[in-house]
Amino acid sequence: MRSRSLTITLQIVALSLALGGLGGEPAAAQTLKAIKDRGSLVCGVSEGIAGFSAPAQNGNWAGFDVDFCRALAAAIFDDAGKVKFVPLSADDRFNKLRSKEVDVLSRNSSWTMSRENALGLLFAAVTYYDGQGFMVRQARKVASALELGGSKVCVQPGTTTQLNLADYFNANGMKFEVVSVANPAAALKAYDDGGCDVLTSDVSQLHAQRATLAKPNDHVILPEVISKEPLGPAVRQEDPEWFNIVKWTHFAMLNAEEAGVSSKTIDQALGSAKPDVKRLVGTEGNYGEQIGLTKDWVVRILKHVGNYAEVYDRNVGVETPLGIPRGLNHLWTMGGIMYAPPIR
Ligand SMILES: N[C@@H](CCC(=O)N[C@@H](CS)C(=O)NCC(=O)O)C(=O)O
Repeated sequence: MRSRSLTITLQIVALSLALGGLGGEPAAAQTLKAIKDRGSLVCGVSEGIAGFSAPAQNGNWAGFDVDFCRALAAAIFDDAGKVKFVPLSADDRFNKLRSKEVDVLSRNSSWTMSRENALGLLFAAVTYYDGQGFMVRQARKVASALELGGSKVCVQPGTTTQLNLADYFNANGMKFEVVSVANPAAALKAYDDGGCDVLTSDVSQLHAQRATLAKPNDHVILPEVISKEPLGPAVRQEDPEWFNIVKWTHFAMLNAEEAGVSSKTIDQALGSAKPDVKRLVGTEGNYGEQIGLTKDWVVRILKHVGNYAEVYDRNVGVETPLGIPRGLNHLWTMGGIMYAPPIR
């Protein structure tokens, strides 16, 4: 009897060592713990794309991708300000995530198979469905990308943009010259100076770049969209708990929009008798606790940042200088393809 209970005890010890490693703390939980210990989230963003991630006049980072990290900080700390933003170039963004210089990359990055599998990363969600397009001067009187043969095209290395560009021009038997630029500002300067006559990028970024030009209406974004660019936040593969937090933060913001709960209606929602609203705001169930946060995690996100529509509308929507209609990024109930699994 005695030796049997000793065997069981040893088995339990062996199992917990295998699961937890010698340090006791499971490797999986370390990103959230590190963020809490340091008192802030470290978020990789772009070097400056208006509406998505760029320093505002007051010096604070602002934009759609920035707000996603602010939502994570709100969920964790009940304070959307506890984020350090690290601007990363297209070329070194994934290395900086891999080497743990940032906790999450929230930077107009396309989800592709090789970025997950060859680089050991995971995309947590698609926060913005995009595609690659072209921008030219109105004065060129070009109506279609198929008329761009012989152009000098500005493009940034380390992007899906560079690869799609070659595929598209080659497939259509058109010659082109690549003008390699280091960042969006350099692209705009080269385009302005005539170093290149075509800008190509995710259509969302073309809108951002056009809004930055002296006379936005002198430039047209051509109708062709030549690729799928599902943009979203990426994390390292080793930490499923953190992956879950990032993924469900996006889903919570979408589910809030779908349920009609926003920063403006959150106080009423706390008194709601509707089951889906109760689960969302934590008056029923312990959904936040299941992902290592608190029951009121969505209340925190909504109060400090807002739901998906609020973030979209204030940063890139039709009322902003970018003026991008929701399109594919509308909820599935509104003609788009944004669809979040339910909280239940
Ligand atoms: N979504 C594409 C393109 C992303 C990208 O980095 N595009 C450039 C072209 S404008 C950019 O945003 N650069 C911003 C920067 O370097 O800070 C990808 O993931 O490769």
